[in-house]
Amino acid sequence: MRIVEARVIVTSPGRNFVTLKLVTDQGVTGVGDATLNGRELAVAAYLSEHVVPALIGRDPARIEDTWQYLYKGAYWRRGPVTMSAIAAVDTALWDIKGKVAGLPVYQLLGGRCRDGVTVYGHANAATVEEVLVEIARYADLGYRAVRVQTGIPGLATTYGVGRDRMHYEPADAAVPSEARWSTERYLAHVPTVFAAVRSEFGPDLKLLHDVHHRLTPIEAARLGKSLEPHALTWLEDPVPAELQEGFRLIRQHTTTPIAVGEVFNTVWDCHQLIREQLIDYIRATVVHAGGISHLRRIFDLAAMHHVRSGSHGATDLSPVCMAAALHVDLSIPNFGLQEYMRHTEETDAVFPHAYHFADGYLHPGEEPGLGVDIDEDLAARYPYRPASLPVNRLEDGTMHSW
Ligand code: CS2
Ligand code: MG
Repeated sequence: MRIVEARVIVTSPGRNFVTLKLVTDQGVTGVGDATLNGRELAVAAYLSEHVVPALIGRDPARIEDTWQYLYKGAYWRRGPVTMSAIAAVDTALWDIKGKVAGLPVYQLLGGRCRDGVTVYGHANAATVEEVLVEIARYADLGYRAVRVQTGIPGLATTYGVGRDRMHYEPADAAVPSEARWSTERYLAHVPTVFAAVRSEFGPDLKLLHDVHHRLTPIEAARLGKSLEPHALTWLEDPVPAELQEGFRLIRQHTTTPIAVGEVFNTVWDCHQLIREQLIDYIRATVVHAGGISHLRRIFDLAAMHHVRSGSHGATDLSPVCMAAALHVDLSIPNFGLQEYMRHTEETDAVFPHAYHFADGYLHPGEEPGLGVDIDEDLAARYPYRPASLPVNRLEDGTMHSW
């Protein structure tokens, strides 16, 4: 079997997505997500200009060899653009292998290790009273875990608090919009939110919170300590993620579990965090961490060091990435949680998929391959629209770390 065509499809059914579709000489096709929020066209160009020409004529069965060829052959290793492009190829090749074998990809990865993939939803609201209502909605839908974000009194906007209820999209203007941030106000407010949530919902519901890399290690340590009575499942991205040893200080001070990794692209971004057991959950996911093959390598290292998975699953990762992540989640021994934000109806229509939510779990379905596709005719009706993630400044105008 040979790859005869590789199409890079950019579509914007509510938000931008980049998808790679590989076609073989026997008519079998595979899809891979290549979406990098705010930098979509960089990955599309990387694929079209540098990867697609090298794929034509290759044997699609050689997944690992193709990964090594694209990673080592580029000379310029790593980075989100490169690794998202490699991820798209790798994901599409696993999809093809599953279809050829007549098996869902999770079977090729060793079979299921659990009945379903436990997911967490996003409860966002401006105030504590409103967020309690949102959490109740998720609990009623059967969710076992909820990420809780609220506005901060005195700040006009807060990243991570969506404008819509069930749907969330942080990228807005073509040129980044700017928001103001106050660490003092934030640190004073967040523990009061979780005190209210615990007293309303009791001890069973798993609660998570995302800091979006906004603190220094000692500030993060203080936040972790102040949240200990409320028993969070994880505190996410407490500090900017580049400095792996920065997490040591947090670890020394608090037993609140730490999650990080949505901005990581390779095992080299997190091997120290994992080996030193400085984190509890590694949040890398298929599209930004080199595909199913490389993500599994990261999760295997994590399994040896008591670190569990917690893959990123925001709406700026397409349903193709979500499907692929679910096959990985189902088959690894050290699965923790999977983020799940519902895509819009427009997005779901462009990417028909077999995965489904039931009773707090996602299930990838039993279709051969990944069980997801792209409707190219429908996709063509949604042209690309430039959109960027916002930037933050401190109250005096200083650019914030993230
Ligand atoms: C967030 C995301 O889902 C998360 O945990 O951190 O909203 C993230 O900021 C976006 O996916 C960035 O594109
Ligand atoms: Mg996050």
